Amino acid sequence: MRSTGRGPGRHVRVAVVGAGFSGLGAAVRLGRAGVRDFVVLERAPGVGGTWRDNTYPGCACDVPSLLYSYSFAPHAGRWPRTFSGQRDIRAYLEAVADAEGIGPHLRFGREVLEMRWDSARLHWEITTSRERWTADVAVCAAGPLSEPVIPPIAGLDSFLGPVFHSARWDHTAELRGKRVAVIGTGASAVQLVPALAATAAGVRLFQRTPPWVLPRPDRRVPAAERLLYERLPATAAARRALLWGVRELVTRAFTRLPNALAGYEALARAHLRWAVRDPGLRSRLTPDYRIGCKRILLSSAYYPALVQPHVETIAASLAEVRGRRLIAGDGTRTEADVIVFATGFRATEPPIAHRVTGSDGLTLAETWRDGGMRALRGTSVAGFPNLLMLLGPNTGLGNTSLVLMIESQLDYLLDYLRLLEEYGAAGSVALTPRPAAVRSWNARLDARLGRTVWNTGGCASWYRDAEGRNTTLWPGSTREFRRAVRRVDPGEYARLTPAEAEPEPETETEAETETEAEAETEAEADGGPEPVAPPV
Ligand code: N01
Repeated sequence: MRSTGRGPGRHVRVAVVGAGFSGLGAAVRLGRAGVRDFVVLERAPGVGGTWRDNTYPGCACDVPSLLYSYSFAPHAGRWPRTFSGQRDIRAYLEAVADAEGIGPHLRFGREVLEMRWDSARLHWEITTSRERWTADVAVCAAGPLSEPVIPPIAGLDSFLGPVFHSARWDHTAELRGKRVAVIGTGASAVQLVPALAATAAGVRLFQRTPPWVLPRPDRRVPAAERLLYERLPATAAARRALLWGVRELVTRAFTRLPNALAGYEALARAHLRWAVRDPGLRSRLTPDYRIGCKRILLSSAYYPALVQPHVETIAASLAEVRGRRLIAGDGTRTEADVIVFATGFRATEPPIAHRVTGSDGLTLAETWRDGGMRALRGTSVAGFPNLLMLLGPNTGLGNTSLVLMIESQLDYLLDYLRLLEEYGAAGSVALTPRPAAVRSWNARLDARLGRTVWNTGGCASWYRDAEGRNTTLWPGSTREFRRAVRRVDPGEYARLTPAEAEPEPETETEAETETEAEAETEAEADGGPEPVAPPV
């Protein structure tokens, strides 16, 4: 690490912000590629990101572990269940960090307060809660679902008991024998409600919109099967490929043919009918929008929990709190000793966007104020040179493993570093996405998103921002994304040198910036691209 010569602070080639699944993955891939001069800045005291923060009872992953793990750090013989719990996933990430020798690069307890691009020196100035860094390249791996939201509720301050968010579980709060109110019925709620119902004296569930719920085919992985995966890794790889392939096939229904999801709807209705006999409750739990519009939830324990006599489902949002009394939007009144908000995250307005200032003096949040979050290939943003975002805009998925998207972006990161090196010595050149390339990419995304179930399914969800634009999900298969970010297209970037604060003028017209990936996308629409090996 070379000194910046400007007071306390150190310079690195790459600074990664965040040590969750994506930041840790970046560290592993950087290390394996021989990049030694990098640091991972993490505000928490350990690795794990969302799998460290979310410790609510019942917290688990709704994607099978064989697929929800790095292809480059297989763990097949060690997952105790097909769908792992939070502790096992966190332990996996810690084990990967240890095995890969990431420790010396990790800096815990460093919250990134500000990141500012220095056009003269071509580097990022990063101020953390402890010290300052400069970096040629910044990798934002802060996570799309890391900032919990508690909605404003009239009188909430007057509540006479513990109040907390599902992602910041208060383990000191006594729940046994208490009446617990849960607000929200998303992926977190369906996991924590059954666990709460097993201990609390009563659960009052405030449901604004009923979710579609399918059974979760979870099971303990027998020792013999684990041994097989351990001894014959090809069997685990084959199973992972199968899990991946089935989800890839279904993707087309989400993105192009929402009516083809009717079979899932029938299955979910049958699940509800089978589990809930009371017609009144069943009707309250029946969604009135297309399945898949919001995340499809997997739980075999949710409906059985709701039919218990001490669990009350109130089909309305929480409108007001008066002492221990809770008043729902439909006027229903109930009492509680504890309130748990399972109300989701700030996905379309990430707080880190207010802390990152680019070459024109605007923050990411200001840049995205009109038109919402936009990036090039979900990864880089015009006006923010040498900034790569992992799980950036439109890289989320509705039905398969996000780890696949992360790994694809890591290929892009390494290719980006290769290209930078090809262009000049460290600190002598930077790359910034051409605005036309960003516009072109997003125009194509918007067109494709327009026909997805997320936009047409008749629901409101965190996938779309306040203007209704879907800025979070990728409207294609993971294979297609992988192809789109396998290599950096130099034509999509302008080169910056310290002498020129401004990028070279754009040479091509917007029409000419139709990219390789877009051409591939069209090829797929016209009959499909050439086969690509599954990410196993
Ligand atoms: O949050 P959500 P989550 N009054 O935003 C309700 C991932 N995840 O934490 O549907 C009353 O989905 C809101 O109601 P409505 C996964 O990607 C993954 O559950 O908007 N209610 C909704 O029911 C997931 O999608 C796993 O009408 C209010 C709920 O709160 C994402 O995290 C596990 C309200 C919020 O649901 C977020 O899931 C868990 C208000 N003012 C989470 N505001 C895996 O297994 C909001 N709601 C991988």
